Amino acid sequence: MAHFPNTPGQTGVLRPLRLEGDILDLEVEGEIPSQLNGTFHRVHPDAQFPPKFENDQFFNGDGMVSMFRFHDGKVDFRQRYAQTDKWKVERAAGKSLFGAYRNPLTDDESVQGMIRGTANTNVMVHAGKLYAMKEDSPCLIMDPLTLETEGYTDFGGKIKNQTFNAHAKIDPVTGNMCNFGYAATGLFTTDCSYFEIDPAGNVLFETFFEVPYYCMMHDFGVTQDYFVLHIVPCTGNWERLRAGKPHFGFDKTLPVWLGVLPRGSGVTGKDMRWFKAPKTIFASHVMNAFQDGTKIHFDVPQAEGNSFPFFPDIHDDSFDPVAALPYLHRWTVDMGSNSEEFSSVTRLTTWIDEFPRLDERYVGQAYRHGWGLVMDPEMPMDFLRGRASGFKMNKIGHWDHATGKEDCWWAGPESIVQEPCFVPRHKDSAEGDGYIIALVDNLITNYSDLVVLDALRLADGPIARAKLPIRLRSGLHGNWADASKLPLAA
Ligand code: V55
Ligand code: FE
Repeated sequence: MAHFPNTPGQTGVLRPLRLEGDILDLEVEGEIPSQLNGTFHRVHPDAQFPPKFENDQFFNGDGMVSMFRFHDGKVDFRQRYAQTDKWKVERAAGKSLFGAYRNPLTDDESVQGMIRGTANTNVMVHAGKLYAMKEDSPCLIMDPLTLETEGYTDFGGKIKNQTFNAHAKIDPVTGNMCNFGYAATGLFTTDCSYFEIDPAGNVLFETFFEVPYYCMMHDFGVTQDYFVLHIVPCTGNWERLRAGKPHFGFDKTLPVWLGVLPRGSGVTGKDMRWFKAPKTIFASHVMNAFQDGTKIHFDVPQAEGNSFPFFPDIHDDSFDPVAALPYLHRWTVDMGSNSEEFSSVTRLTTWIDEFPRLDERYVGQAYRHGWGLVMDPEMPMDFLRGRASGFKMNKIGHWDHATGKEDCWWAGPESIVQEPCFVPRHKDSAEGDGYIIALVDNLITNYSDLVVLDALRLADGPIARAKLPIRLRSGLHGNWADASKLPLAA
């Protein structure tokens, strides 16, 4: 008998789902554009068995992968667990064997030394496979259509790094997957590497480098010529684990850095250049980065203080929910100057926002359009009856960086929204010409809809809703793959 803890993190809207299944031809309201031919994969944390610890972190749940297959104006749904090594041994044991979030000291004797990953953060199609990713472990390979798990890979020994970041990006110019990993040589090490994987799945190079201190390096940027990495003091160490504290804690006495490393083979860690931010802030996800002459722009939602109450201040300062609110900013550094400081930091919005996205055909390039989730505290939030915790993202926002204009769609008083994803109308359509798809979770009726909006006319509301007969758990990240990238029978 599974008994999940009677805690806010495991009950109400955060009750585990644990459901695998298939629904052919979802009920649709409105019209799914018939040229949409491909898949939207996304993932949420969803513990297979009750956690060993009552106060388990949301980020510690096993990866549950959902696929929405769009074709001929229809949408088919499939959902399967990412069968990590952890998932398999726990399945066989019928209970949790791994302990607290990124704390191997709390694991069962029998699983010592095993890969602890949950593959719960992002899923992306590359080289005909679905890569299921978690920043503390290698890449898990799944079939993009059946969602069967093949297992972890080190790409034929070509990636020495023990970890594979969840925010891998495809460079639209080369088609290479650009990614890095931290804690490359073991837990809490400051070793990292940057690598690229070509469209056929071959690793082209791996460049090792060191960071100023160990921290959560959750996302990064790439430009045409550089890998760009922000260092924000959500830090950790073995002492914390021995004391049973959360893996990460915020240390606002440490500086924030932006590292810039040339992309390519023949580069070494010595080629990394570090720029220091004007003050210590919190930032996690990256909308995009690009070069402008010798300047590099790096667009990130930035908060004045720690945004993660579950990774508390290491000096025991109380959590400040106002300082925790992120707003999109542009960081600029100049490779042409001798300065070790940022050139500028500019706020780009008045909206509380996170989960930034772009038209991914412009990754690393000068770009105009960005989208993301917005929390508008002015709108009625009937969904709070469902006890949503954390941020209450109730709108999808669009930022036009060329005009400064903002546009948004409100999901209504009963619903919160999961990370949006841009889909081009056609392969060659102009930047931003296409659709935004996102899961909308009604916390009152307990159903999730996958909504489709015109990306440049969000305020018009959904063109279509593919309706699930269940509500999915809050997810992290997901991506669109055009049918041409899928291993479909000819
Ligand atoms: C994040 C999510 C994670 C994690 C570390 O911001 C950082 C997100 C879903 O897991 O392990
Ligand atoms: Fe993320």
